[in-house]
Amino acid sequence: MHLYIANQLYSSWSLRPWLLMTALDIPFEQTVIAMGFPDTRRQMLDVSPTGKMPCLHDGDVRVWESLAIIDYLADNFPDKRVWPAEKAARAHARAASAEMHAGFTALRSACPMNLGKRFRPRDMGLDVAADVTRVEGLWAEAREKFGSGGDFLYGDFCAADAMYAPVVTRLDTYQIPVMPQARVYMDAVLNHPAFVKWREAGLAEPWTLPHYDEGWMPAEIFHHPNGDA
Ligand SMILES: N[C@@H](CCC(=O)N[C@@H](CS)C(=O)NCC(=O)O)C(=O)O
Repeated sequence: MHLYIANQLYSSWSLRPWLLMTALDIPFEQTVIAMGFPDTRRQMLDVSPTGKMPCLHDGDVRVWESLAIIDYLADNFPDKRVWPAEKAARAHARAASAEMHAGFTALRSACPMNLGKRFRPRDMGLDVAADVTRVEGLWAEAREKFGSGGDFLYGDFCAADAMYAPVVTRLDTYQIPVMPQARVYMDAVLNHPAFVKWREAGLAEPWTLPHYDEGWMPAEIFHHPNGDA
């Protein structure tokens, strides 16, 4: 299988399937197509019908849209526990992941994923606050009902954790205050070896996209997920 992704520093949608495949030891090759160049659109359209990343190629099969890629992996690797094994947990994880794929637009647009910077805290308004409250409630419910077997939303790392990983990074790098139990979960994701690997690759990239630095003054360069800023 070959996974086409955009910049590892910035592409939250690319992070999701990449993180899942890496965390679950699903083998794949990857190509990064950098955003922001004159021929980016053409390069992306060559490999993905939407001209957006990620896109998974498996022989003649092409799967675009991060959530569809995750379901394709679940179909093809039933022993890998892409989704939780237990039916109620699986339904909850799928609903949470669909909610992520379709929603949280205020948080997503106010805080573009940028793994290379930490931003000074600021009031981001009621819509972002409502998204954060919903995320905290959802995570708490998943952890309480289904998460006792491990550090992640449904115990072991699964697709829902991959879907929410870019929310974790946003809450962290934008220094948005969260409840203590949410912070514990965030640290589990930020310290997962697969995420550490992704972030290191992103930090080594030569490309800078000014749009992702916009919003307000970056506080400082990001050195460690748990570092002070
Ligand atoms: N709904 C899509 C979103 C894909 C998407 O918007 N990808 C962005 C990167 S995060 C992209 O490829 N943008 C193209 C560009 O900026 O040139 C998914 O879930 O995969």
